[in-house]
Amino acid sequence: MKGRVVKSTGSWYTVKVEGKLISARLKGKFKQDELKLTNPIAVGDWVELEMEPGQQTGVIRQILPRENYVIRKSTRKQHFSHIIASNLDQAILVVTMKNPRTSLGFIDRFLVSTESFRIPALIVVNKMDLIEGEDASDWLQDIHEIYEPLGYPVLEVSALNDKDLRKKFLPYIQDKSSLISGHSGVGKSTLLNVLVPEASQDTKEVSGFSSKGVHTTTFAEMFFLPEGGDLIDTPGIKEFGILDIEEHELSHYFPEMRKYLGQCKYNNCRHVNEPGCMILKKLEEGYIHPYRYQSYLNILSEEDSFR
Ligand SMILES: Nc1nc2c(ncn2[C@@H]2O[C@H](COP(=O)(O)OP(=O)(O)OP(=O)(O)O)[C@@H](O)[C@H]2O)c(=O)[nH]1
Ligand SMILES: [Mg+2]
Ligand SMILES: [Zn+2]
Repeated sequence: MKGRVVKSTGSWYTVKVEGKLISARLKGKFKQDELKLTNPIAVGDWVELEMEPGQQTGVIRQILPRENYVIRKSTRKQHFSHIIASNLDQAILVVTMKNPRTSLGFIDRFLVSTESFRIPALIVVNKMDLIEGEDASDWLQDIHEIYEPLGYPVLEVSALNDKDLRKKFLPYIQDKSSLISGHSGVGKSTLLNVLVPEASQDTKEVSGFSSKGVHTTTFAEMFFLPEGGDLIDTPGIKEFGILDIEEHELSHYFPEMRKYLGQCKYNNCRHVNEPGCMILKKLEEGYIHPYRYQSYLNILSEEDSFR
């Protein structure tokens, strides 16, 4: 039988097979990619499984090839990565201006990652109720001005307004497999609970806990939209590790730079201070946003990002 992994709790996996949920274990050896992984199977994986004789539980025999995946550096094991989810149509980054505030630098790091994984991204600004009535904020204006022209849609929602949320959000997620990501406390689980009434994910007030690194959601899990499609709720992230990107590749993951690549005087140009650099020229001419270029430099200078 073929099924899709919807949840992983230690050595047991929940697999959806033809609409039914089956608990399954892993048996036998698995051939992994060259990746060094802390988890052999991730939410979103398609697997081949069979029932254990005379039992209600299954055995996973094989992982089918992944179309794509999102990985993060392991926090526990050096040089290892953790697969967050696989076989995605898109990644949704939930951001908030207040409680907590998401920085543009964080958004850029996230987008570099999704570009490198070749997964389309969408930005959802949640908790709009907290800033409505305030003067048009620079933060919100920047988000629209910077990201929409690059092809990343920006939606403004409030999880407190169910009807509006469904109306705006559903057209983007229906019949798709979407990862939901973002800082702890931005309302990922709250949004999910509105969209998938049977989900009942725990949610918690932001006051203080997030600064201590405590997350309400602690592992990835897939939920099914009544309208079709699925959403994968994930624990809040502080940082989205940028993996397997060589220094000279970084500009490939900035869509506004990508189109000028190959036009610099030197073919190993880092676009920092080299003469005849087309990126610096386009920055000066206003075709590249200064904030985005600053993020480029910041990521470039964090040598940790590059092996
Ligand atoms: N005012 C307001 N509060 C919201 C909104 N959405 C979520 N919240 C509140 O924000 C807090 C955090 O929400 P969660 O859904 O637990 O956040 P999360 O992103 O899932 O957090 P982690 O699971 O830790 O990553 C809760 O108290 C929610 O009630 C919103 O649109 N407006
Ligand atoms: Mg949560
Ligand atoms: Zn250059």
